[in-house]
Amino acid sequence: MNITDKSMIPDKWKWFPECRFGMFIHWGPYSRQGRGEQVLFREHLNQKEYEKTACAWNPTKFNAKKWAETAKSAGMRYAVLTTRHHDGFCLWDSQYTNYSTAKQAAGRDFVKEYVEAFRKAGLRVGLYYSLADWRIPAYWEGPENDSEGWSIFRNYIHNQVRELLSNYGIIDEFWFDGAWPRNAYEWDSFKLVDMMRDLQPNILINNRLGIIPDADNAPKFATGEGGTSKELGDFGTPEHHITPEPDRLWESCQVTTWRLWGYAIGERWRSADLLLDMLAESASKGGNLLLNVGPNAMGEIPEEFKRETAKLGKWLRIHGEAIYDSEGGDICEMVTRGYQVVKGNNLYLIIRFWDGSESLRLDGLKANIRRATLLTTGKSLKVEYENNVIILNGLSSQSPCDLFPVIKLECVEHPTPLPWANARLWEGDPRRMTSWAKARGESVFVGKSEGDNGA
Ligand code: JFZ
Repeated sequence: MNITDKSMIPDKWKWFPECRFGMFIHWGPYSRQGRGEQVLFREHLNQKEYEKTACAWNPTKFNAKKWAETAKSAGMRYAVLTTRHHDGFCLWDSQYTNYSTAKQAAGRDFVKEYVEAFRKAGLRVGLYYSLADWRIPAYWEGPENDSEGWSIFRNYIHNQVRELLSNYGIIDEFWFDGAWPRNAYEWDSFKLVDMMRDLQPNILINNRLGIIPDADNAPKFATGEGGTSKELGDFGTPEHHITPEPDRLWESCQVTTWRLWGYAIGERWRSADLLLDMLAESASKGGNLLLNVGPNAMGEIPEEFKRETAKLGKWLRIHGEAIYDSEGGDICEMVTRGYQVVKGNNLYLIIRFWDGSESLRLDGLKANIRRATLLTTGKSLKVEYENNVIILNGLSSQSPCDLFPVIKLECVEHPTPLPWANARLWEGDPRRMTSWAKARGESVFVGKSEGDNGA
């Protein structure tokens, strides 16, 4: 499956590229310490002490409706909430443990409140679930050292996934994590995926169910529908980076801070232009961006997150057609300007660097342009052709918006690169550039005649 060819994406999953931008929410009792989601392990805390703070955790200011409003204000169209992270504490009313928000101080089912509020706001909902549970000795021992304990633990995992997919309506995306150091056989991931597809036939399952040691012999279904990846899962999850997966859907998960996913007191926040750069890069490469927030211990989304992502929402309200339902778009060289995104026969130029020039030349793009528009203002641009070079005229000296202006090129047919422009610098056949250099001559001196070797 070519991820930028929408006809190759099953109808049940077309919502994924249509949405393009989601909210990742890392929230749990670790927000009380305020040093990220892994503080229990990273600081080797006393498990009993941590358990006490988790059970006493009562985020009275949690309001899922407000969270959904923040997501919509940012232009996000889906969300993924951590139902249980590696610390083992559950945010839903699980029948398999009392270590949950429902059975402890909070007395609430936060997953229920989240799915209901986000669906009501018109957002698709995803659930994150950690296979790892740092409290459980069998997780650390593994099946080879504690087969009975491992079997009990694995049944607990499968039972919890079943109840999450049985009791909360349609779940659009399931985001496994924490497979390390066990593999897909040890987690019995094939059986898990089978059960999940029975319960939720349209669900998208990510690629973190453990590696398949003998992937070449794994049953076809093990590589997810449409993909030929050597691992289970319907979509890839590049984390802290934006790397396309060649043959299946993918979603770059990124933080809005330094690198922790859970709430961190005193943290510094990435600015809107950096966040938009990640969104534009993901879309230009044909993938989604799942942008993270770690709500605080009382259940509030930090003001810094709301402030910066609201700027993206404002940008998307004008330029969203360049992102939502797009198909990738690295057609030809654009790094000196920004990003290219394709949708049908339209090519969107997302301009990261506005240099004040009246015109912009596109060398390398092969397209018959019906209309060129500065999407930011709606102003029409004049299109000229000089041999194979496309010149867009009528740009203002001042950037027309605080973030990235966008130029929309409506092409007669699907835009493609000129042969020499298919590859990028440091890629492809270097000899493709010889005639371009030869047009200047051979001399190493300025002004020397044709063919002079500089002697
Ligand atoms: C995992 C979690 O450990 C982390 O807390 C957060 O939830 C993140 C989204 O997912 O982080 C990982 C997972 C896998 C790797 C690195 C960090 N890996 O494979 O290198």
